[in-house]
Amino acid sequence: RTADIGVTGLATMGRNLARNFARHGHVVAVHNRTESRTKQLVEEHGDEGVFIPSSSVEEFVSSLQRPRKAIIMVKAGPPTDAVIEELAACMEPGDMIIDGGNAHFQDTRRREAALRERGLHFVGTGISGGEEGALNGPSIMPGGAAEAYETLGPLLEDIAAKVDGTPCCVHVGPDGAGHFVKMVHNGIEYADMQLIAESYDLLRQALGLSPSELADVFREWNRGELESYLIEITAEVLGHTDLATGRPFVDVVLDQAEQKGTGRWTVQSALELGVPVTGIAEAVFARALSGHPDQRAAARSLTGPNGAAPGAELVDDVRRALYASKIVAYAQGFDQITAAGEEYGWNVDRGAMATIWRGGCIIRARFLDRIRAAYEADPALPTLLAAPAFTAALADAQDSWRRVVATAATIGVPTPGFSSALAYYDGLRRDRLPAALVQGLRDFFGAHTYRRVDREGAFHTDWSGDRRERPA
Ligand code: NBP
Repeated sequence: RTADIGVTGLATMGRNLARNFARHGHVVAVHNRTESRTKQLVEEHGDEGVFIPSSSVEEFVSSLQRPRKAIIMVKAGPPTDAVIEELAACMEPGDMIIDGGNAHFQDTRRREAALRERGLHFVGTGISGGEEGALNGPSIMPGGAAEAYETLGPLLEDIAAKVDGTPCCVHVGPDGAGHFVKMVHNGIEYADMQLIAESYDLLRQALGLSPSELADVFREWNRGELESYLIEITAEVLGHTDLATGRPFVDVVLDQAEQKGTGRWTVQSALELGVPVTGIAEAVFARALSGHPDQRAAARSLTGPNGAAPGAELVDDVRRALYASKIVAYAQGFDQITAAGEEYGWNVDRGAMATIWRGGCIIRARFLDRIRAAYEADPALPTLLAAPAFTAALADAQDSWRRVVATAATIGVPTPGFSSALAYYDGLRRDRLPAALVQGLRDFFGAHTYRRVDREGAFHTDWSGDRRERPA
């Protein structure tokens, strides 16, 4: 008997993914560099379906039905390259290597091109949802050739999360498109978490609400337009009491946020593409700021404000500011996908991305249905903010949003997410921007030229001479 699909790399993710395939009735070949993991999987979960264990890569590849489909779930970076090479050496034209790890999309582009030369398909696939998702249904973002998706897609769709019967898996686009979209998904997750953290902090500092009272606030919010996995677990974490001390759990956790790097990757890519993903960038920087205890200790002597604390109406204001800022953060992330699609020739269906993020992944939320609907109504939408439903929501929220940012500044609570989102909103909707002055300054000191509102072409003013304008 040959396997429908194979998984090599049986740590947390690979093992759960293999079990997910087996539970769906697919015969799964399994392999791991250290064989004990393979044995353990079959011993502990062999009764969940049909596994074909292998102790060598050659054996693993030869146990796969053609065209062979082997998923790699090993540590991203050099280990992934090593495993690709081992697999490719035993494969034949038309076979597929699927990388389900968190690879950088540029690595995926490089690997795809190299394997294509050898007649093999390389499908860089973003898989979101962590350990639990891998087992019970992740959100899956496969890139690579459309031809590979024809045979691979049905298998992936089978094990993906389902929302209203629709699988959270779709072919994203060629080469690195899948890993790119997964990266932006993670970036958006950073922004979303930062906004939630700011909401918590501001309400706690301004109103003196306890973590358990705040858990109730988030639980309430989860019944409205903010309904999402992240808001739900925020209520869980805030409501949790540390078993050792009896104190609120959030108060015993060291306040230095860590990161594995996908947020940073998103911002680096956005800088290269020239897309202002301020929400994601502020989230990455806020984590970085939290991680500098020496500077934070030295800065305790800096003077704070004497602003008056606001009243309980702040709770509703923060809810609206959170929703508005979230719309901005998602709009920016989708802009980055648009820009990358143009740069790398991917043509990503943005509505389909919103659709597959509705389940299985960390940012799953009711909200994504609204994004899907917005792109369905207008696939060429230049910014999500211009979708009628979001324009209206932002108009509704904006008074609250401005009060929140003003209040935070007045009482000295940092809200970089809320503030930068509002600045973005105000920047984007402006008729004239001070970019005109920036252009004037650039022309003055560097003869960088400028364009005019009333005539085509580039111009330079002779600032140090007669101050006459000449075409550049
Ligand atoms: P890890 O990222 O911890 O990697 C461990 C696996 O890599 C083991 O199977 C290990 O084999 C194998 N491996 C290494 Br390390 N170097 C190898 C090499 N040179 N040759 C062959 N195998 C090698 O596993 P994970 O946490 O299950 O994650 C797998 C991938 O999925 C990663 O890329 C991760 O970023 C991504 N991901 C993880 C999550 C999550 O929530 N954990 C979510 C989404 C995506 P060994 O047993 O012989 O040491």
